[in-house]
Amino acid sequence: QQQRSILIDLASRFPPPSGVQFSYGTSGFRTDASLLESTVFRVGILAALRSIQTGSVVGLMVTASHNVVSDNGVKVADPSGGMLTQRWEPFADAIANAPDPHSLVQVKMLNDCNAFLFLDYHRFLVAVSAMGHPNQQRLVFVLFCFVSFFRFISVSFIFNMGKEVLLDDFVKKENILLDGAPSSEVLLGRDTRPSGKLLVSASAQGATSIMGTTANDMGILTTPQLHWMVRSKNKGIEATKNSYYDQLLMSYRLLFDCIPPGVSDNNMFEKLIVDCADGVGGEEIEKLKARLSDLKIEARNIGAGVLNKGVGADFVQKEKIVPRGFGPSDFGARCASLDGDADRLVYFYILSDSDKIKLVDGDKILTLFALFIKEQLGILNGAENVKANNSYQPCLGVVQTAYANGASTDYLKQLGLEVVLTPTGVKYLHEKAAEYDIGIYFEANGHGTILFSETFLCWLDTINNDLLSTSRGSEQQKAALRLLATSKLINQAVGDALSGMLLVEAILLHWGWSIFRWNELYQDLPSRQLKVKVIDRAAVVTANAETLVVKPPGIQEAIDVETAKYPKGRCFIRPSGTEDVVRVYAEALTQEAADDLARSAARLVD
Ligand code: 16G
Ligand code: ZN
Repeated sequence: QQQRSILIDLASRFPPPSGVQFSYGTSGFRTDASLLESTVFRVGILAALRSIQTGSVVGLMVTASHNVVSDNGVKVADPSGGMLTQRWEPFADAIANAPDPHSLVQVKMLNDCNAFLFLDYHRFLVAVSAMGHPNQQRLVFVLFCFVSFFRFISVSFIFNMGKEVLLDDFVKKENILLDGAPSSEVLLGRDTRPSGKLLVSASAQGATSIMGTTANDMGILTTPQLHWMVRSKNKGIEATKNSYYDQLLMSYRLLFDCIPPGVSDNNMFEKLIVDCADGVGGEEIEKLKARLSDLKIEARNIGAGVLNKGVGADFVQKEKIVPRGFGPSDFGARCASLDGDADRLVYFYILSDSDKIKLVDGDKILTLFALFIKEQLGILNGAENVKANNSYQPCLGVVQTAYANGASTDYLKQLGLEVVLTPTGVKYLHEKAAEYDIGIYFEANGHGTILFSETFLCWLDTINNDLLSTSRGSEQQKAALRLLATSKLINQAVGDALSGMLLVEAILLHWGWSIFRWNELYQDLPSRQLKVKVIDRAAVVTANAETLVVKPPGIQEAIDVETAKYPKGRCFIRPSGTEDVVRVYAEALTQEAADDLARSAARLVD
């Protein structure tokens, strides 16, 4: 009861905006910041319940990533450091959309029931006063009693049906033990948006409204840092920014020390220029730089300009033009772009005398990582110790979405790698990649990472120890060390622009490659993305990792007819998970053909 009244009291301080329907999409809840206070409060409650259920620390991040600065959003990091379990998403929707505090925890029907009776009484008085004869008055009175009785019975029935209110119901269904629950903890973080502070405070109140829960505000940080902290804390590892940087820098140093002799080090002296999207990455990269002696970084757009406006990974990847703060004088330089919360990374270089860039996207980063890992596994396989213990063959898998450029998928397959497609959204890619001993996933937009299974890491540890005693310093032992260092450098909770960037840099140094050499691995097929505003994006239903339209009927056939007109044509449409639009993707042999194909597919949706 005490818990109930605390919840009602606090929830009534955060009334939901009227007429807004929230949906926990691929990146949590996201909308204009002014509409989000009640939602973040309620997500705070959800995070606390998840923490109680799992007996572990859970994370809550307030960010709207690459969206405009006036937007904000909130998402939950599960104890593994990954996305909130999909099983809880319907609950997230229900809790965010509950119309008032009472419907969260208490039966609202009681008030409705009283209102009904009051209405009847009022009607009764009106009817009685209109009648002159006592018999008529008696009749009306009896009728009133009858009607009221049946109303009461039916409303009470509904009342009892409705007694299982949202939170009670969910807590029971999910077997969450609120009484005597061990202490629970929610780590809170936010990006640099001005609305973030208030929203974090609302989410902290939501989390602590569940008795026994502590909300630990980690301040301004990158989304991947928060995910990393959740994962680390649950593994008993110190979860601070300092320990995050210690781990990144130590593993980068290890990779640096394992660079094969004789490798050209031209790159080493070329600085990397990073566009930080005027977001949280700016401050963080400055911290990283201060502790990084082997890599020269120049950080731009570190926070003075408007967040994500004409800058950042999303802008660069979609528009393929020079971001703000960059110009012809940067011609030839190796450049990278982070998004507003630094979980996406793309590289680019500037083509002379124009605002056009050559984009080196998530697919190319994935390819670079895959080549490097494959090379190290190949070297290891040549080692006697490994041959003697060949009962275990680590399985390397690559996960992409339909947005991956066809040329990248062909290239990866030619390398003999297993490539699978999943629907868009990190939760799908991550889940699939976790099925492999080493699973590499990337979206073309630059969100991705490498996952190493515990079995593989144990095996690798044993091999490394064996090699240390038999052939310390050999190429095989270095390969084992490189893989171990990679598993520490790359954020295994979620895609992380900072850790991804250090791994790219280490691999380029390892091979002595320039960004041009890297980009030449394969030539992207020209592609075009369009979006079509629709009233109901849910009317479009897809299958086969979003490559086939199932509904409305007939569209897929029409897309097939259009696609067949273009050599190497490929085209799909899908409902966006973050906007009220249907997205169109097309690729073909020429840019003109890709544009035409995209336009004709868009017309089919309109
Ligand atoms: C979100 C997803 C991103 C996906 C994008 C697609 C996460 C953390 N982020 O930003 O992976 O590429 O949505 O947006 O899952 P769309 O559905 O609007 O095309
Ligand atoms: Zn982001």
